[in-house]
Amino acid sequence: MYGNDFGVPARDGRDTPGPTGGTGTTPAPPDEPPGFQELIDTDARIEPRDAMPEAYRNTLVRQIAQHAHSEIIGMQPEGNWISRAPSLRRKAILMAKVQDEAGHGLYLYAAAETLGVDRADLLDALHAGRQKYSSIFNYPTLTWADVGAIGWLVDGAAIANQVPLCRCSYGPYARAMIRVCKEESFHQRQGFEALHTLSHGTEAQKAMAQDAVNRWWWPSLMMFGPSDADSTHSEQSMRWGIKRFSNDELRQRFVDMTVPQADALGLTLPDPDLCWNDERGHYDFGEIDFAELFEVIRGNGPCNKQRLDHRVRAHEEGAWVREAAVAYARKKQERAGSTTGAVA
Ligand code: FAQ
Repeated sequence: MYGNDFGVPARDGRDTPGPTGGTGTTPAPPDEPPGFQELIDTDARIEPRDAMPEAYRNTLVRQIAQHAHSEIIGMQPEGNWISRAPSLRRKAILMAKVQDEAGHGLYLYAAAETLGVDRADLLDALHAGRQKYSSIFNYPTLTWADVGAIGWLVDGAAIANQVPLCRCSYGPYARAMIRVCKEESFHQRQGFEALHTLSHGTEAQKAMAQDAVNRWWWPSLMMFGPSDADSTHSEQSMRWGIKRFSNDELRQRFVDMTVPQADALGLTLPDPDLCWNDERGHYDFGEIDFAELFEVIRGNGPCNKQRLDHRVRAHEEGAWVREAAVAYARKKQERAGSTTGAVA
């Protein structure tokens, strides 16, 4: 029985079955339980206790783990500026934001664990380079304005990508994303506000804001992944309702949302081809250097080594905290056990 406890819905003719019984052209895996695709097609949620094809489980583990790793590695570029924030107010806001990212990582590791994997193994896979994290966090934060640009552009791109994930077919991931998106939305606005202050400040402050936007714009567009033609997982992930829109659709949505915001900031986006296309009802934009994206994904971005080395060092140095937490939990459990025993 599926997690929503509905029976398998009858086909209502809305979806045209593909050659394998599901919609689209991707063949259904041989271990797909009967009724599984139909549930997804009617927007029902799959829950941890439900039968699911191994490939569906593996796709979710890959994506959720990569997402969780991105949240915790993503603490580093901005964390770099906590000690140098220009005021107490900015410092307090930045500390809260970076802590939120750690929290997002925790929700996501917890969601991944509902699929039968262990958080410690996922971290080992990250540290050994067997699992990825988002390309965006391999760029350096050179000035204070980078903190504003990350909030505005990186969190803005994350929201465009993640709001549809609130409707992901896998219940625990979808539910985690609802809270994550609320917090990302606040992050995006604080980044916009920080940049607005700079872009309406002195000439030097405005130039610093413009420089940060010049450096973060193209990597932010790359966050959405390769173009649809080169995306290996999109078709299957969309068929399974894990992804609701393609990489290019979400990238376009982000561009359309961001161009008017750049105008409001009084900053220019570094793309001479950016212009409104009346016919398409969208902004046209220039070619993305996907060769750069693939190089960064392969581990050759400006900060890949630094980010991973720092992460491994923090993990090793924090081993005593994890051991102490486990010992404390065990002690508490034993004490609770002996108290219950005494009462009984
Ligand atoms: N970076 O077939 P597709 C945040 C890989 S959180 C690295 O299109 P898919 C919050 C992909 O894994 C940001 N690798 O893949 C924050 C696959 O490799 P594989 C993270 C990438 O999964 C803000 C291959 O390329 N967000 O920002 C990237 O269908 C500020 C082929 O690609 C999420 O993870 C990339 N950019 O679509 C935190 C959202 N793009 O496994 C701190 C959830 C692609 O075959 C501060 N994830 N690859 O070897 C997703 O929506 C999807 O996984 C995509 C990729 C859209 C990222």
